[in-house]
Amino acid sequence: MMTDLYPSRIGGQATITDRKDPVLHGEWDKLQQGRLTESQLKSYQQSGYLLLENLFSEPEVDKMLDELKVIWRDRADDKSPEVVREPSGKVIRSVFDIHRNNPLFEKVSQDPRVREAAEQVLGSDVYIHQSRINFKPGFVGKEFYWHSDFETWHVEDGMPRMRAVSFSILLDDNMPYNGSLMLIPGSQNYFVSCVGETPENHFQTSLRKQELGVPDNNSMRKLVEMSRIDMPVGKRGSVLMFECNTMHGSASNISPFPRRNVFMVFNSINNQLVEPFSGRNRRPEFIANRTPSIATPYV
Ligand code: 6CS
Ligand code: FE
Repeated sequence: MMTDLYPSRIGGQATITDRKDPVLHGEWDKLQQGRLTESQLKSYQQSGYLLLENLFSEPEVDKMLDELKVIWRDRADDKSPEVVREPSGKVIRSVFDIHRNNPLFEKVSQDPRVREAAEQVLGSDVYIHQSRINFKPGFVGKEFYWHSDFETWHVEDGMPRMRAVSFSILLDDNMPYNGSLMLIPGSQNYFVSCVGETPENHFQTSLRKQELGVPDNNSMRKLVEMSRIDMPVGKRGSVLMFECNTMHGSASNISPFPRRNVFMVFNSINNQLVEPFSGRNRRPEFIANRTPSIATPYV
């Protein structure tokens, strides 16, 4: 078993330790050759996220939204595990694995505007670790409590190092009132270990409402006191890129306006999943890709 550099959920005591991986991977002269500018790279390194405004055009967003409406309609009563419903049980919360089961989103996952930015900050070839749509419908879209994606991907999927990045493609205007993502800038530099023990098949509850593998109140308070809470609102077509360990969450959407975002998560080809550090069974492939290819073929 590989050495666990980021132990979590193994004892009663929460701890905050320093990150052991760079945020930007690779030498500075190589990093500067990519599509993100030097100031964008510096901002990402500093804050652990970067808002790329108007990356996708209105017609491109319209096409993705049309696809979302078909998925929403066709999967209304779908019992497949990749269709995750809100805690109430009815409303669709997320649909996973869209880069593999949908030709349009397979193309989006190969789009150089996101893939090349991922290669640049991860300093290597990349593959899709996870893709999903979070629908967060008006009035009934529930919160995603504070968490570090990496803490979950390390403990439950066996992701060895902090060398992954998420791109949230905004298909609706993300505003203060419809459950936009909140992040703690600088939190990517600290690993917050969580208390409690991972239950078997945790994903069957955590994807609906995450209560384990989340930071304790004291750790959250410390992170916010060291920094602040940002809410990078943006127009549809913008893309929020955030580092795998940046602490983030979003509130319930009690507005009439949906907050539909498509997430593409890229992992470095040099950071492929090993056995979960929790010692539990692997999570299913629709959540954590274990068959990486540089270009995941649409099947
Ligand atoms: O467990 C996961 O992989 C998912 N959970 C959250 C709250 N964010 C990342 C990912 O979608
Ligand atoms: Fe997350």
